[in-house]
Amino acid sequence: MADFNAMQEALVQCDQDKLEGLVNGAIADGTPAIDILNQGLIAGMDIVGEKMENGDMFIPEVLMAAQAMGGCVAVLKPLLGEDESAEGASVIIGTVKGDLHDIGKNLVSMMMESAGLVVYNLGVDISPEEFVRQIKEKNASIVCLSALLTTTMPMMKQTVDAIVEAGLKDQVKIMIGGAPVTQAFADEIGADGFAADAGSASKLAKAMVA
Ligand code: B1M
Repeated sequence: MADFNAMQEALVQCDQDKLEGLVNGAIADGTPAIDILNQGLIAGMDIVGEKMENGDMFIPEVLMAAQAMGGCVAVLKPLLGEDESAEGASVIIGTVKGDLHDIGKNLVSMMMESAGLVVYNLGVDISPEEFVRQIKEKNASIVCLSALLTTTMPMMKQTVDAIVEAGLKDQVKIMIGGAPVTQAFADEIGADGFAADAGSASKLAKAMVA
């Protein structure tokens, strides 16, 4: 039986060895990878976020927690399921300019790869001009923008505007996501879709290229 509380605690304590031990133990016990991700790691990261907000955890510790989570996500990656139904279509994904959060965006990238999409993960702090350049270069069918800060959400609008101005709106579907982002915001800025989590992002992308 997986101990999700212990995983959350190890993440909050930034204890990567303990966390990896718990994750590997849960895998060996047959716990589904998606449950480990959602109930152990993402739930633990939510506690880290609360502690960060209350001043009980500081940036260096949050970075260590993020690193510990990243190590475990790599362990879970091959177990999150392969489904090649969307094989071939290409997707550009990146975190918008000014924003350095990448864990959620990397999960979305991973789930889309598992669905058979060809994903170009540009990284973080990506300018509207770079998104436009990459859409042209990779002949992308979908572009995914991630933002975790309310202060960088306007950069999503600037990126959508740059894609429209470059005349690429007919070629590429624009999807957005990240903790503060909503469907209403997607509608407001002219994005084609919003996804609240990595699983629904992958489903929506598959539907868009179907
Ligand atoms: Co930052 N941070 N952070 N942080 N951080 C938040 C976002 C915050 C909510 C914490 C808090 O105060 N409670 C807060 C934002 C408040 C706000 O804007 N209203 C905040 C702040 C304030 C900051 C700084 C400004 C702090 C400072 O310097 N004073 C600073 C900003 C730096 C910058 O970006 N310019 C900062 C820095 C950092 C670290 C670098 C230390 C680190 C990031 C490390 C990294 O990513 N490599 C960090 C972290 C780890 C967090 C929290 C704790 C965790 C984020 C995370 O990884 N969650 C976060 C609090 C929280 O979210 N609870 C917080 C787990 C991840 C799996 O979830 O990213 O939501 P998430 O992704 C989900 C969905 O959102 C969705 O799918 C994912 C998987 O299901 N999704 C998409 C994401 N992108 C998508 C794209 C799509 C579709 C779905 O495209 C279609």
